[in-house]
Amino acid sequence: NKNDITTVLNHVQATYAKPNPAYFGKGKGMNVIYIHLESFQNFLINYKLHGQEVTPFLNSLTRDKNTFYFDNFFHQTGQGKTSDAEFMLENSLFGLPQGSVFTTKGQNTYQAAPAILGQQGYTSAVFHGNYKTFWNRDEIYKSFGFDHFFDASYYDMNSKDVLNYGLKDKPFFKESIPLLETLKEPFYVKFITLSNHFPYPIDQEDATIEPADTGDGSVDRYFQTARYLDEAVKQFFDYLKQSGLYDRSIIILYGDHYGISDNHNQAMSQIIGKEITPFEHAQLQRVPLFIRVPGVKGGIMHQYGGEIDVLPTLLHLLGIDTKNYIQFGTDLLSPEHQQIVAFRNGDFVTPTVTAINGKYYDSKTGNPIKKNDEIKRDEQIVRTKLNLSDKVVYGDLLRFYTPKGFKPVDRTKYDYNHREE
Ligand code: GP9
Ligand code: MN
Repeated sequence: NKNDITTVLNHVQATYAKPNPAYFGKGKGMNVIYIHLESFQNFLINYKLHGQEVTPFLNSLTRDKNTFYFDNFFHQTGQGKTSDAEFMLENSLFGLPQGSVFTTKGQNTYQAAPAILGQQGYTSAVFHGNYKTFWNRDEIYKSFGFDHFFDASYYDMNSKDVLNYGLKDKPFFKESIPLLETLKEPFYVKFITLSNHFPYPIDQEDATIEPADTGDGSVDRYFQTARYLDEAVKQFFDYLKQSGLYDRSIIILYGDHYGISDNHNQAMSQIIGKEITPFEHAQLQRVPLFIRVPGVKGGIMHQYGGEIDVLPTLLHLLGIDTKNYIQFGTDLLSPEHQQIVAFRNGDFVTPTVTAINGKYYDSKTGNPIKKNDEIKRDEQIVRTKLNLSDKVVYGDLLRFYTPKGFKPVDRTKYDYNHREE
């Protein structure tokens, strides 16, 4: 109902975290390049298998002087997996408790990043080596205001370059370069990788590290496909550096969701050397987040946060205040950032407490703790946020509210049909 929008507005205004003046606008006018790291969990970072780093390139980013690496960052996806991650990053709204918001709510009104930035002169595009209808992307991207969607039809999908869900990451990045070069700067672009996807098949010639030896095939191969992804990303960075884009682009890399589900707890316990209790399982939902801003001093950041928080963080770096937007996350770099990470099922993690299915644990030690006032308050905040975000999406409430200075998206202006010249 239409009155709900007032409740939502009051909530987001009360929880708004104002930008940190040390970072606000520090990336103003720069390109934005997202790299979506398929199924990439944070435990891979700096993990050594057979005495070797699994992802040496991504590891090196944790030491890069212009990169923020967030080591207490969690995915918050539900059944919509990749699509939920994309949805949160583009909108700072939660995915739905059931199903995928991409497939069911593609025609809603949104005030997403490509539209916000499009009105500031940015060109936006998504690059992905699978076909455009997967996850209903070709519909919802119009509602987000993406100018271009380079799907599989733009790539050479020959059988030796294709595996599992689509084009392998190395040819994908390579063939993306000439497409990227057609775009006018500044641009807002996203590269969605897919070689590191369950059940982690890999061609022999692409495997540059031996599999793990837990005896669980998908867990064992996960390290090989993660290594392949790491190499593909490194090659793309080489291009960014050599073309000069590196010096005028904010680059953000994030893991979309877990790669190893709890059907593989047995093998995972061998990998991390401890039993996968419900507490450990929650801790394993960390995914990496890297944000590189030329000219800004980065570092390893320990604040807790999740996918819902990335959009306000980015907009503030670009010098765009989020005060008038309906966004449920808060700027990770703001001193007022809210460190309560809500999972889609209502469980949550904070620096002090991990709440799972009505049980509470000390986030540092994993020891059980009793429910106290702080937990009660956090639980209420989580419930309110999920519930209000769901109201926005189910009720298509952004129809009834247009932020100051924002022009509603006209979906009919977008068309992703690929016409050969
Ligand atoms: C396919 C890809 C995979 O296009 O993005 O989605 P997922 O199975 O991870 O949700
Ligand atoms: Mn995914």
